[in-house]
Amino acid sequence: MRIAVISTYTHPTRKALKEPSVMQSAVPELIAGLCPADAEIELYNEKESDIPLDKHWDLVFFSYLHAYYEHTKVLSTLLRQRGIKTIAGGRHARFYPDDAAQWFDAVIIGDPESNVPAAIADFSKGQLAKRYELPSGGAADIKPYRYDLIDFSHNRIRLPGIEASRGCPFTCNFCVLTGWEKYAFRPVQQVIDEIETKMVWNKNWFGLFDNTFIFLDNNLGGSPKYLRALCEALIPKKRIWGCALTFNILRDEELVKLMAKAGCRYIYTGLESLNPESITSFKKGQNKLSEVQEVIARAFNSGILLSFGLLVGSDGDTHTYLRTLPDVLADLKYFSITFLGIVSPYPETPIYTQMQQEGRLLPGTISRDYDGYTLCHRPLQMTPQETVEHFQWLCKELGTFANMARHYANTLGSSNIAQYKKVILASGPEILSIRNPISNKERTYIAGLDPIEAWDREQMKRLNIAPQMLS
Ligand code: B12
Ligand code: SF4
Repeated sequence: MRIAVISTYTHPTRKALKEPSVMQSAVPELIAGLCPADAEIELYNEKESDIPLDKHWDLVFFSYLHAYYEHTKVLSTLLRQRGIKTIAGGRHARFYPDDAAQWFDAVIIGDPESNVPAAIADFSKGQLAKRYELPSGGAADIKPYRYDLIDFSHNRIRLPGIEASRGCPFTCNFCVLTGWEKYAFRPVQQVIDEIETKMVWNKNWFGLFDNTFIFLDNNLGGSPKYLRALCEALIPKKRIWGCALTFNILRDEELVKLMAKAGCRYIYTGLESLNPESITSFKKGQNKLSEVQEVIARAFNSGILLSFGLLVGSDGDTHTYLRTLPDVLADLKYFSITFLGIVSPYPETPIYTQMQQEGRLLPGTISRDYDGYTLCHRPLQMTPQETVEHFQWLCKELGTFANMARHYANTLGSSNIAQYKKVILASGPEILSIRNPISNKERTYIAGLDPIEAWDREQMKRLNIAPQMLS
């Protein structure tokens, strides 16, 4: 049986661009790990390379985020015209199974661990069902990924990733996990065994990164007790790793130091805003703005690069806040913002329901607009145009060589722990990358106003595929 697993991608500029980066979707190697041992499996990640649509497979699994849905419908339709069976899964498919059923032979709604083997078994008997919804055994059911199938030549900077947990105990109102994914973690020993015996390292950099991986968890710090046990087990392994977590951990001096000792050199935290009203409107009370200064110092002094993500477009945002944000960051001597986006009211989130009830979703919004860089709703205190102008100005103002130099100057000397300086030096280009999504001058970045990619537009017209309207 020839199986392809495809993680699709469309660039936020809506140009036909690739953007290889350190973090990639792990779904292809996850699903490959659930396929029969004798299957011929190929993994594709469209963020790194194009999909060879003329190849023949018997079965194709698709993974996509909301913004890639239109494009994935096109790919699936083209393959189905050649007799190839396609299966959709992931958060968008889970929320819109009936819509997806029009474009794929089968839709998986539950976790892959129980449903992928069931779908493959049915397919081999010629009895693929339309829908798979078997219950999941939880995070402990996660099987080792097929790291051996990752092709690091397509993306020289990619790092292997692993999940230690799924879900998150917090309930931020804009997050796709809220109300959907129960927080649960894997036994520590299972995680350690997978890292030590299955993980395949990126050998592109003459040994520089062949000890380095990332935790893909939405929040590795959901349980401080679990994180502590994981760190204790990692210390003797002498690996270098990064993760995402939030203030409940960052405020704990002893735990941050333990993480550093266990090899953590990078933490991503969705700070989201430095404006208290915006934090309140996001229901992200775990981020205490009064602690930001000490949290930054604690991480860097412990030898960990702390990267904050910020969002524009919340109800708390004002002209003054957005205009003075670069000065506030400069006062904090903090320059390593590596993610700057526009808050996206994903349809399964509480914020979407609120926007819908208040009639604030912008007209003509389609799933393509839900890319995290396009305004899909009307903020309370600004017009859509003003919001986007602020966002674009901030991308240009913060993603500069000067900020990269300030970041190096302020953080390189903070710690002498092994590998810290290497990680700081490698992080500089990420600061510049926050300009990438806005580099199309022809886009308004307002939902309902910008045409989708030329190739997808042509194919959708030819194949009679309508976009999914979300407002
Ligand atoms: C790597 C990553 C990326 C990569 C790759 C994206 C991708 N295709 O996943 C890149 C850099 C492109 C990216 C970009 C963005 N991302 Co991102 N990203 C992640 C991250 C850190 C890891 C994804 C991953 O590989 N996880 C491990 C795999 C195994 O799990 P998974 O992808 O969650 O899939 C699970 C299920 O959905 C399901 N599943 C998924 N696909 C399929 C397919 C089949 C057939 C089946 C059976 C099951 C299945 O199985 C998995 C296990 O349960 C997640 C956080 C996270 N932990 O998931 C965020 C996450 C996916 N990103 C998110 C966001 C908001 C963004 C951005 C807007 C900006 C940002 N904040 O980073 C942009 C733009 C996205 C867009 N255009 O819509 C959100 C959700 C977005 C969404 N549309 O649902 C997440 C969940 C983080 C969060 N909590 O906010 N991201
Ligand atoms: S802390 Fe992060 S992962 Fe958890 S609910 Fe909030 S945004 Fe989602």
